[in-house]
Amino acid sequence: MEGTGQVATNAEASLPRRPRTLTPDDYVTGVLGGNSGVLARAITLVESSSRIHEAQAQEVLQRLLPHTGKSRRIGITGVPGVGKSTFIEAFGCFLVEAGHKVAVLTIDPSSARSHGSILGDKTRMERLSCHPNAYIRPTAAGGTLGGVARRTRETMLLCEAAGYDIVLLESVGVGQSEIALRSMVDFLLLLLLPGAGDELQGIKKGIVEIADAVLINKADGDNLLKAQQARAEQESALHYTQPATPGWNRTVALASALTGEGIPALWDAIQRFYRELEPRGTITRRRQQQLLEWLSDLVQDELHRLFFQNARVRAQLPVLQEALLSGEITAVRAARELLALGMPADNLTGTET
Ligand SMILES: Nc1nc2c(ncn2[C@@H]2O[C@H](COP(=O)(O)OP(=O)(O)OP(=O)(O)O)[C@@H](O)[C@H]2O)c(=O)[nH]1
Ligand SMILES: [Mg+2]
Repeated sequence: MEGTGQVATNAEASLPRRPRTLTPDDYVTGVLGGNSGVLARAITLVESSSRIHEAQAQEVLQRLLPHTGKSRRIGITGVPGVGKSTFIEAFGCFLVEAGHKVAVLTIDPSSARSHGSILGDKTRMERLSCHPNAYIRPTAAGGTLGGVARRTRETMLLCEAAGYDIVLLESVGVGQSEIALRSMVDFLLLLLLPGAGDELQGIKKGIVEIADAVLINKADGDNLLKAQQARAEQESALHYTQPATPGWNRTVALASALTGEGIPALWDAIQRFYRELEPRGTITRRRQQQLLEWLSDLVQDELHRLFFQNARVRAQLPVLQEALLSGEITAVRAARELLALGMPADNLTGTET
């Protein structure tokens, strides 16, 4: 350091140029200290499919667990093009300006969404992505919905431990990923387009029923009248369905992600949701239910994986499939034979329920 005019502290001098391997202690301290570089590396760790990384990630998560659960977990969904990214930019900026720390995560199991879209998001979330109190992390590409959902849940826990008090979870498209999204958020917001057909927007698939609020986006310019009509239609349609959250009267509102209009009113509604339902224990119960479902899903996924990895099952599966298709065996008998091959006999008792 001589002659450079800088005196390195002991800590600095010990830091190598390349990012060194972090220990679980480093991860825990860095995440709790709100260090976004360490947070990003902790997320990469939980995303890894290596067994060694999994053990490390679980140690880190276990130690961070007491510092999790304190955020507002808000899901956002709607068909491609409805304006989710534009909305998250506007809503996220509104929240950070009000003093919140906001993490934005996505659940996106489709490999179809390439870097192009994520780059598009970077330009659509330009202001938010530069804000020191915002953290935006797209889903790591690939994998099954179960795998993606698990990584998103764990990423959410890391963000909570890092002090983000609002987590915005976006799911792309309309379908199975909405169900996964519902299973990890407190409040689910559905964005709709004014004047687009119901079919197109997943309304027939029951997505409206699982939402806590419907926001007709792009209620600006020439669209305003159509948006008001859409709101009236949605309001009357909601009368015929059960609320997604017991005790909560769903709201249908108008917004323009482009101008920011309608966003403060939406935030008021979300705050009212927590104010009314938290004291009744509704949010806690929902989260407990979600944890139990998650446990059950993890066990099922792993059993499924182990079962079909079994050499005897793999050898016999095509034989039994052929016998089934040629009418030589019933489906139930074929299943019983496979299960007998894939599990120790003791485990099969008790399946006769
Ligand atoms: N007029 C108007 N246009 C909007 C509004 N919100 C979004 N848009 C436009 O709609 C288009 C799609 O917006 P995005 O935010 O990319 O939509 P998205 O839902 O994220 O789309 P995907 O990422 O493909 O799922 C963009 O051209 C936006 O500028 C709005 O409130 N009003
Ligand atoms: Mg988008």
